[in-house]
Amino acid sequence: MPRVFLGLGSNLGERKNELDFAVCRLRQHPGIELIQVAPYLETDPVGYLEQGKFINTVVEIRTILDPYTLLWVLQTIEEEAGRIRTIRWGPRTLDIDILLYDDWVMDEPNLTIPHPRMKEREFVLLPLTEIGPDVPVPPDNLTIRELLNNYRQSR
Ligand code: A4P
Ligand code: MG
Repeated sequence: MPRVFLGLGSNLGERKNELDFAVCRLRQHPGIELIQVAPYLETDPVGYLEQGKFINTVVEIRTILDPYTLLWVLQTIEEEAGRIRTIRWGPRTLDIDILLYDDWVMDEPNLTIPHPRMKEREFVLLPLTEIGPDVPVPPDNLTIRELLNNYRQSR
């Protein structure tokens, strides 16, 4: 089964509960096997700065769902958590992104894999380093650890 990593974030409401809810829903889904959950991390907002701090984590799953079906399942979980889409990169009760889907590379209008901004985001790379430091990120297949080092050197 494909090995998939998801990025979870919340900066509205009971942030930790929102992430707990998402993890619980993923665990319950018949097409998803939950493998690992990284420690939760409080992070400063990136992109749109006039918003509260986030709690972020990353989870590893195995799934029989194809990427589009998985995206639909994740958006359903976001909606259950009461997410209302307002401004892009703005505050949200729950955001779930597909970071990696095995070694797949795809660039479609509504689905880009690997997630296009994951290499520049400490709030993704740090939790990923906890649960998958040696996972290669296509297309150039640098590992998560290497990407985090590159990110730190670029700052
Ligand atoms: N989409 C395309 N590729 C993907 C993918 N790999 N995974 C499309 C999930 N969705 C993907 O997403 C907009 C559209 O992206 C979806 O309809 C889907 O078809 P959205 O969740 O509605 O909107 P968004 O999250 O505001 O946009 P986006 O582009 O996902 O934002 P980012 O880049 O995820 O940034 N700061 C901290 N500290 N922590 C955070 O978690 N998150 C963001 C959101 C900004 N700043 C943050 C954090
Ligand atoms: Mg998103």
